[in-house]
Amino acid sequence: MSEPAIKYRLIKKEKHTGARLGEIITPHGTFPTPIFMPVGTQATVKAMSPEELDELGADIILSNTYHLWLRPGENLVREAGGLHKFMNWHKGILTDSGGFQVFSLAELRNITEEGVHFKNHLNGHQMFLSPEKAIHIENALGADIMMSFDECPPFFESYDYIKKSVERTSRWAERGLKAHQNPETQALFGIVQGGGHKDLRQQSARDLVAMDFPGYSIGGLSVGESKAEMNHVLDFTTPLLPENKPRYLMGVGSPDALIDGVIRGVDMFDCVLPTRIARNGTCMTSHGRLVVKNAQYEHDFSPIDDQCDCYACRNYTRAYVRHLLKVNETMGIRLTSYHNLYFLTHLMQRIRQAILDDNLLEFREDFFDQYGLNVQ
Ligand code: PRF
Ligand code: ZN
Repeated sequence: MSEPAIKYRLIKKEKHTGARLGEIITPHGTFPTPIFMPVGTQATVKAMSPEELDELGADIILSNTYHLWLRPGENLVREAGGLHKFMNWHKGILTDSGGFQVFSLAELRNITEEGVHFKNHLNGHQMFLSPEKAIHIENALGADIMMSFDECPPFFESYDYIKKSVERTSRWAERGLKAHQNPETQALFGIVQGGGHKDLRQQSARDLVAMDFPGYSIGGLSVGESKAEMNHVLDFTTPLLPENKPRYLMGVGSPDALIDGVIRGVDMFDCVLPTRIARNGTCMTSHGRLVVKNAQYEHDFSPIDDQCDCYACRNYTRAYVRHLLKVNETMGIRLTSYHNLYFLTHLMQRIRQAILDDNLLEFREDFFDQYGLNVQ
């Protein structure tokens, strides 16, 4: 047996919740978990340079197979020497498989056992993505962690549909595992699906755990269900996964969901939320969301967040950032993006410290209180 591409080390479990402090050793460095991964869909985290990402504390970013396959094409990235070299980011990279993007972006898709036929969202050309094709592209991109090709059905699809879908996702995971060319340099994760159904999540986890992936993702959540529903599914899903492998909750990145996910045993998260809302002038602050673009901040010469010591908050005022956003200067979204990513990266640092100190529930209560969320 060859050495796997990544190693997970469980360092400590929080006394009252079982939340996990750990680390993941990858070919591009070691990072602590729980961790938040900024999203760089098109081989760039929008408006951020790799140097800025490094400075604000990011250790691993996510990129998308679907987008890079369409443009510039996986062969160009391979020719560049892989995604790390192509974009000059030499820490961790994880690629999503394209399954989810095909379902959320493409039109007129037709799912068969073989794969998914769809019209691409750029020029409407008919295209086809299969487990083998997705893995082939991910191998060319060369990320440290890759995702299996899965189907993410709507949360409220029928039980019968989700059951068939879970079974197909297991067969696709097996096919992807067989097609994977670089298990010693790229770790392939299986993705647990099953909507809101405990027995289907069990079936999915059982199938995938039997295939012995080096890590497991939890998919099919944060797709329109309530926070309570998501937490309920996590309550019965994370215990189905091996203790000695990382768990990644896909597409989750609101501060409350990060804290509640960690409490339920999740190690990794990603989301476009911080960078997306930054581009429409919204900041995450210790007192909740702040729409810095609003008129009320025209004369406000305080920082975005008085408790933040990021580059944006140390050097610029709400009034200035608001001005930049109003006149469509690029610097405006650079500052809000930097701040929001720093905010989440540092939230994860505080969560890790709270696990060490065995006071994660108190941390949650204080954070929710200040952020203006219902503690429950
Ligand atoms: N599957 C994949 N990518 C994803 C998801 C999924 O279920 C989600 C669900 N929130 C986000 N990204 N492959
Ligand atoms: Zn800041």
